[in-house]
Order: sequence, then C-alpha cells, then structure tokens
Amino acid sequence: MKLYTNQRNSAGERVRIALNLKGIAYDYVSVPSLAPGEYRRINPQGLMPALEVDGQVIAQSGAILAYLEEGWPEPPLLPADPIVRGQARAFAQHIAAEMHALTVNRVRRFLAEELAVDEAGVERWLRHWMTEGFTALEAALAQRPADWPFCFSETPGWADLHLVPQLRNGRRFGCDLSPYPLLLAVEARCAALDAFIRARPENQPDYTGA
Ligand SMILES: N[C@@H](CCC(=O)N[C@@H](CS)C(=O)NCC(=O)O)C(=O)O
Repeated sequence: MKLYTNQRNSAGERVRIALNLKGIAYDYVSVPSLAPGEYRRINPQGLMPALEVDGQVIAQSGAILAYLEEGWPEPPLLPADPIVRGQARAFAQHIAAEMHALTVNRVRRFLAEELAVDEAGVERWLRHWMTEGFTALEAALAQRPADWPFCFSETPGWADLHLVPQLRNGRRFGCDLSPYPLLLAVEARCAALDAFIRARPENQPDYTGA
C-alpha cells in the first residue's frame, strides 16, 4: 500500500492517523508538487492524498477512510450506534466540505491571483469560514448525549482524525481557538496518542522545518 501525501497535507494526515490507529503498514510517497504532470497520471484529481493498492488508486481522503474501515474493521473508526455514527460522519463532513474545501491552497490562490483579492481579504475569507466551522463543531460536541473523552466515543476515531489536522490549519491561519474548549480538550487527548503523534507533519520523512 502506498500513500501519496506530503508533510503539509492535512487531508493526508487524516489518512495517516487512520492507518496508524488500525496498525496498517504503508509506504509514504512524498508528492513534491501538484503541477500537472507525473502525479496527475497517478491521481487525475491532482489532489493529495491518494492511496495505491495493488496498482489501483483511490483518491479523496473520505473514500480512502471508508475503504480502510471496510477492509480493516478493527479497531472501528466509527461508533457502533447508528445515530452517533451519523453524527460522527456529519462532524467530519463539516470539516472536509464546509471548512477545508473552502480554505485550501487552490482556493486561496484563485482569490488572490484570479479575483485580485488582497492579502487582508484572503485572510478575512479564511478566518470567516474557519470561525463558522469551529463554532458549529463546538456546538455539536456540546450537544452530545454523553461526555466522551473523544468526539463521539471512548476511543479516537473518524471525527477526531478530521479535527486534529483542522485545528492545526486554524492555528496556521491565525484563528483564535480559545472559544472552543471542547474541541481543544479532544485535541489534547489525541496529542498524547502514538497514532496521532506519528502522523504529525514534523514526523514525516519530507518535513523540512517549514
Ligand atoms: N477533498 C479532498 C481534499 C484534498 C485536498 O484539497 N488536498 C490538499 C492538501 S490538504 C491539496 O491537494 N491541495 C492542493 C491545492 O489546493 O492546490 C480530500 O479529502 O482528499
């Protein structure tokens, strides 16, 4: 199994955490550039991460996570209760679709280069979508039927592995995270776990200190 990613790739970090939690060995293939070329021949979507299994490629972190969960059910990443499972998926989807997708590099570049939005405007865009998102996620945890140590269970899983890289993105973009104590408490518990530590940018082979 080969994971195409790089150290800064936060959608890839979700998959790295999942692989670590499930104890699945994989080869880390660093993608240095997303310019059209070799990588697009591997993943026509041109985004990271992508997982190669037996010469076949799966794109999109959500699809990769589903593949891992179906193929390696233990330990489960999703809660057993169908309603809580739905809530965990909704939490993760909010991060992937309503926060990350609006703030990725290609969107920032389009705003700046194609629409001539200045630096302050791009920062405002980023903080707006991040703040809306984190506020909704904090409220989702406040409404949980039980006060679990992780987002939706006693053990870390689907929602947590989306949350941790997104909080790092929030810090990188200068968001004030102090209004989100429930999110930060989950993050602190995850930060002590080997599966999350090994997935961090600074622990990847292509980390350059940047
Ligand atoms: N929905 C995709 C998002 C993938 C994605 O946007 N990855 C980012 C890195 S975290 C990327 O490839 N960015 C390139 C760019 O925005 O130009 C997934 O979950 O895999």
